[in-house]
Amino acid sequence: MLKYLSLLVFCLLTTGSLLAEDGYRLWLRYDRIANEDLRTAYLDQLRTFRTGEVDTTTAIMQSAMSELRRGLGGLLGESIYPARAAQNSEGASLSLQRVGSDEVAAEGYRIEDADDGIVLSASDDAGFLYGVFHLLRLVQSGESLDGVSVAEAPRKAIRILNHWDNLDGTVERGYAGFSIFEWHTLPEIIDQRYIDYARACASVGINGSVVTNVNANSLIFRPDYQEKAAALAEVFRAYGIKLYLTARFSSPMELGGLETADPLDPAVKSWWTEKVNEIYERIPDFGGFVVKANSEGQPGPREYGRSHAEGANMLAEALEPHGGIVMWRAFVYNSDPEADRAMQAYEEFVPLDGKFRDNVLVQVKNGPIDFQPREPFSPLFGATPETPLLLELQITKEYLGQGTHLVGLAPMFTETLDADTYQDGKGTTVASTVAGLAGVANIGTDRNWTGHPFNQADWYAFGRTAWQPSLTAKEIYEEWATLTYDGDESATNTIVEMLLASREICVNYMTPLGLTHQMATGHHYGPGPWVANLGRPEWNPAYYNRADSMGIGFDRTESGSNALAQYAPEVQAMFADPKTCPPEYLLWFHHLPWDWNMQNGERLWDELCRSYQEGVEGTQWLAEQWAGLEGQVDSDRHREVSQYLQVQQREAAWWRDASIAYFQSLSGLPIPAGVPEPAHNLAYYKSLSYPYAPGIRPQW
Ligand code: GCV
Repeated sequence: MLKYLSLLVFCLLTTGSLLAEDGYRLWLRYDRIANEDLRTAYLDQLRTFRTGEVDTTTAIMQSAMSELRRGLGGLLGESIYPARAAQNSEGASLSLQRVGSDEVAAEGYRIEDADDGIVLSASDDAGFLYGVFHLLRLVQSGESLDGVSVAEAPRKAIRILNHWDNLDGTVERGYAGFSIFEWHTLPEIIDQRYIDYARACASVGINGSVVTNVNANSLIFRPDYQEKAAALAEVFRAYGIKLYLTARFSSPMELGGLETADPLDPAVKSWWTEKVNEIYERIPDFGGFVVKANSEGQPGPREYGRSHAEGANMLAEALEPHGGIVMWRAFVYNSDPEADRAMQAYEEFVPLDGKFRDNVLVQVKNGPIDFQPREPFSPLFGATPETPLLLELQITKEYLGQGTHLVGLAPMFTETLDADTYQDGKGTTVASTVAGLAGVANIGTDRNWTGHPFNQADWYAFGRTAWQPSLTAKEIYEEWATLTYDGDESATNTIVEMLLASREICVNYMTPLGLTHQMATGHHYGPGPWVANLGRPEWNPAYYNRADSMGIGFDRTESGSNALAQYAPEVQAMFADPKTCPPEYLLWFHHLPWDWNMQNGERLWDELCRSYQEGVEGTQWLAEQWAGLEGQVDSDRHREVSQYLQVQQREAAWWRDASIAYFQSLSGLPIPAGVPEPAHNLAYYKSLSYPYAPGIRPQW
């Protein structure tokens, strides 16, 4: 008997610890509320549930009802079943109310503590779904519902994830395993992950998903793949999410056997029209295409002497009768050694303003180069009044420590969104100039979806920011940390502080004072500021740092490339003078002598070295903060994050030492007090390789 009892105890313990916290549930953890008073208070308010006249049989409403049952059932520890009229209509209850779109905008909702209980109102199904997630968020965070009065509507209509997932299951710049979209088992097998993915996206307001890589494969348009995509679209539809695909511009040739992909060729046009019609037969609410054209080897209209507008319009015309859109990426640059890469997207797209069809949006990365730890906002924002733009943000972490470094991206998102372009006078923030946000997803088959447990915060932050760009990074992280960890207020604050500080820490140990693109070749992991031998000039870190024995930095003022002239005069005034340029953008806009006197009185060289050191010390601070949370957050995730923080500390020191060793070989100046000498010589750092990054074939 004793033997069986101990076996039972063992099983319970091990099952308990296995299920303890593997991160799969993300922030949607609906554990029973531990505080009994609070739980009882919620129960009193939510015990009965009236759907009233609202039709709950539609796919989205079914999702909303099932989330409500799951969420409240878990949090309150009692099953709550919606009924048209509550069993006991006496007393307080939760009820649904459909209102007109003049009262609550599309996808929006209201949650109010009314006379007869908590009322959730919306004018469409998506609004109810989002409202349910908001209500659950309140209960999960322990917020009182007494007197609650919430009125929400998304500020941006397009809130979309871009997956760089390949049809072979790999993910470009993905650091959390393989693609969650299993093309070999679709359409028959509907993995629970698809549903949980859609739940998570909907919970933060994401309403679109591009399931294929922008480095596109035309096979996705073959009927068998379309069937598979249609199965995904059906799952997504029930969560208010539209499916989109990437369109390889040369598909009419590769798949259709045509001799050209010229967008003005009638045969090409009709191939796309038929293809689009075929897609809509299978996916009636198909969202449209994302296109990377004439960029990094991808085919495009320029091969036929046609403009990006002519290319985009041809696809847009085919999509227009069905309500589909084209998101045409502005991420283009050529390999002219004389050109400044930072200027090229603007040069290419501003002259096309007004030439795009109404259902085309131009998708612009946050900065003019490519998802660096810090870049100024792209000058395209606000510069195309006739052309709606989408802001493309990176959620995955190419150039940012990939899967291993703790770097919270919300401060970067908000830094871009809040930046004032002055294009239409003061207050023309980037946020105000864009029609929507696209985020390059960081999701994969890892059990916890994102690899590093803290990377979940970036997925969360993207959705919340896209819904409401005026949310601060602090507000978003407070929500996330409260929902994702069970710590008390001080533990939550520590997690929030870590996330808020981490991006600047990373900037300091990788690319301080406005340096950019200093990462090693190809995989972009680890430092390579000396690299100058790549086929294309603008792929070389040395092209960006322009360091020599005299100084460092990229002159983008009048005396250099004059990229600064692409910004509004007020922005130019902010950056033009190195004496007043904010230090975080100094070497982005200026080439300066090593002994340049910084605004704080420090010599540039010394400040550079100290910034690297500050970054390294920052990673030590992160590790100390986290160590202090032992016992306050679950042991599984505590251990995992601790391991990652060790890697980050080691690699931050690698970044500092390699960068200082290289720049010192040019400046010839001594390393200032407080900054250690590099642990090895420059030759050592140059000899290091990093053959482990996902997507990189290991070499002997
Ligand atoms: C999908 C960078 C990345 C590429 C990526 C490209 C893009 O250059 O290194 O992997 O390709 O951006 O955004 O298209």
